Amino acid sequence: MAGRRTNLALLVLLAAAILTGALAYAIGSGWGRVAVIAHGVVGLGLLVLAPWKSAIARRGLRRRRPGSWASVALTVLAGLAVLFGILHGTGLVVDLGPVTAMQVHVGAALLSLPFAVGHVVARRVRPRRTDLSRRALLRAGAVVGGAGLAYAGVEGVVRVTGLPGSDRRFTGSYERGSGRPEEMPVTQWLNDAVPEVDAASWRLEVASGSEVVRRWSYEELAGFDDRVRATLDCTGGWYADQVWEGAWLSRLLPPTGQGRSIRVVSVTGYPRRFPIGDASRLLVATRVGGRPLDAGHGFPARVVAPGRRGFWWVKWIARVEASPVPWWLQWPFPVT
Ligand code: HEM
Ligand code: HEM
Ligand SMILES: Nc1nc2c(c(=O)[nH]1)N[C@H]1C(S)=C(S)[C@@H](COP(=O)(O)O)O[C@H]1N2
Ligand SMILES: [Mo]
Repeated sequence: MAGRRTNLALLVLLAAAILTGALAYAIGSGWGRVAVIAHGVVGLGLLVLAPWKSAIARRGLRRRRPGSWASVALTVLAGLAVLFGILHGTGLVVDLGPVTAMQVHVGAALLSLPFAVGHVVARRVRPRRTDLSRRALLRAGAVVGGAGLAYAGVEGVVRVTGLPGSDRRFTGSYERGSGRPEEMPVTQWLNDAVPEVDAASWRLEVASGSEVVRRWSYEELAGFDDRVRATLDCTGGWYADQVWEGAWLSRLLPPTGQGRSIRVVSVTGYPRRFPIGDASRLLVATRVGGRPLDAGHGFPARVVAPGRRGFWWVKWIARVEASPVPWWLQWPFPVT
């Protein structure tokens, strides 16, 4: 395959890997499976192109241009992303002490991005009309086919050998502590820390815009016994199925519910904004597995958002606010 087309194919695959990876993280329902499988195929597609790219890279490195260190950094980071993606997907390595293979995977992928952009900008490859010729499209099809075979091969080996990867959820996550909340990991997004909250003085503020319309005490909330079985699925690559108890959020809001979204904020300032229509499906939980939440899992109260990934499940909630702002006017993923 011509070097130029190999590079173009790499560009398309890289963009597709970021896009499908982000979708795999954003979708918590069964549809996420499509994104997760597409992501695996695209990610392994980079490996399929590796033999062709290594010829290009060797030629390029011989030219000793300034900035080739950045290309080496890109190679290392993209290589780590692929390696840790496979380690996670097969289950060969899932937990690495303080971090998970999944976190290393996404970290390496995101770090590789600025290098990839710099790489491409410095070596502009212009598409040509013949890139859409019958022959070129057949070759592109062969790359996708090869990637699909690679994916099927990896999945096949995982299933046949019974590697841990054969037990992962459709999001790619591994079961940790279902039905045993005390064994469930305590996870924060990037940099939040578990606070000590005094239940006696704590109140859950319910606001309509900036006006506080109600303050619920812990005693009052603990009196509700709405219940839901739901799966907490962390983007760090694990999930747990638990029975959560508390009050449906719609029961805590004023009946004249107005606005387009509900903004939930924790004692520590961690925010998430939900569509207003979700209020009857979001649980403000005070208990899990029949016992009060512990500090790590959100005491005094947390959000349980069935069908949404873990970063929506705000712990240590302090305030819920009906607001005129649409729910999608926020970062798709928390920023801190
Ligand atoms: C994961 C993706 C990629 C990796 C790991 C990678 C790695 C490398 C390396 C190590 C070199 C040789 C050193 C250098 O010339 O700086 C190189 C050269 C090059 N790369 Fe990439 N690259 C990737 C993607 C791309 C993409 C997406 C494009 C363009 C759209 C591209 C275009 C080129 C070009 C034009 C050269 C110069 C070849 C020469 O001078 O003969 N690369 N790449
Ligand atoms: C340079 C960019 C990326 C590359 C090359 C890449 C590549 C891969 C590969 C090769 C796998 C293993 C597939 C398998 O064996 O089943 C994988 C898995 C995964 N990646 Fe990525 N990835 C990238 C970026 C991302 C990003 C940005 C995210 C999330 C925001 C992400 C999320 C995932 C998830 C959730 C899995 C697990 C899928 C499963 O278990 O089947 N990836 N990735
Ligand atoms: N206040 C707050 N709530 C939070 C987070 C956080 O960083 N701060 N992390 C979220 C993420 S990413 C996950 S996966 C779950 C983890 O819940 P657990 O620690 O009870 O397992 O909490 C969510 N709620
Ligand atoms: Mo998470």
